[in-house]
Amino acid sequence: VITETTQAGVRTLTLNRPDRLNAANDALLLALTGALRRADAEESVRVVVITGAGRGFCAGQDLGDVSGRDMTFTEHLNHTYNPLIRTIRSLNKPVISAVNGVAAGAGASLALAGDLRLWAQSASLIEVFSNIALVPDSGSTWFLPRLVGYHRAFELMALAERVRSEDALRLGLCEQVFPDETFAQDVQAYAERLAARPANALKLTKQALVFAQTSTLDEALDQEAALQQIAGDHWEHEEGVTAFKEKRPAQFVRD
Ligand code: LHQ
Repeated sequence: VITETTQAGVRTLTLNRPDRLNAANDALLLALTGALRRADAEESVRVVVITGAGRGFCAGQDLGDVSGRDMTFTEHLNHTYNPLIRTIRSLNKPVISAVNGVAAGAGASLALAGDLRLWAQSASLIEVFSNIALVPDSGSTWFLPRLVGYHRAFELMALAERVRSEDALRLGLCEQVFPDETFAQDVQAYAERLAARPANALKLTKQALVFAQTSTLDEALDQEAALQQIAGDHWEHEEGVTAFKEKRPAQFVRD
């Protein structure tokens, strides 16, 4: 259900149920979370990309897989979706949501949860939950209003309107839109650029930003001061300063 490839420090995890637009079942969700944790533990992996096979990114929960299950909704979320979103947020490496096609329901949440969101031109996002009279989950209620504000988030959720890539870029739901034809290569090139950046500094930057999303300014200042000490004591900092003085590009990747 998940395909893994690695190239130049970039681990790509591909959701692989293309005939269902990569709708998620438990096996897929647990495999994805496991693959993320393994990628975190492998030092040679510097960036993780999550993408979908075929024409969809992820159509959310597989609706053919819900009847007769022995878990409540709450148990189901706590067993599968919530650990996945928490793993992405706490991963020590940048996670790119490479949204190749439609992202719906929990798939939309997955598209938003990446540290960076790269979209194909034909990709789209739908907070589809209200179509089946459910509440947005897997972090959608946290991510979306922080990006577009309370009111637009409510509108997108209440009407389940499809957001296309031009609007996603304008609304801040993605950082880049690439042509469909070159999407995979463009994502790989972007991820490799990120992989060449100082991994320790990026790890701490992610920690600081995640922390500041729910902190006061005072707390953020204290956190920055603490993390800056860790960054400043790392060899990457010395390399960055030395490279600057020597007027050469810094070399942040060591074998
Ligand atoms: C699907 C699905 C799908 C199965 C397309 N399941 N087959 C958490 C915890 C507990 C319970 C419930 O939920 C959650 C979180 C959630 O994610 S709730 C939201 C669940 N997702 C949806 O409601 C989305 C349903 N899908 C759609 O609305 C459309 O398929 C979208 C807008 C995603 C794409 O539309 P189209 O591009 O027109 O594609 P399509 O509808 O023709 O889909 C292609 C195939 O994929 C089709 O199968 P078929 O055999 O007819 O070719 C669909 O049945 C299948 N598929 N989504 N979620």
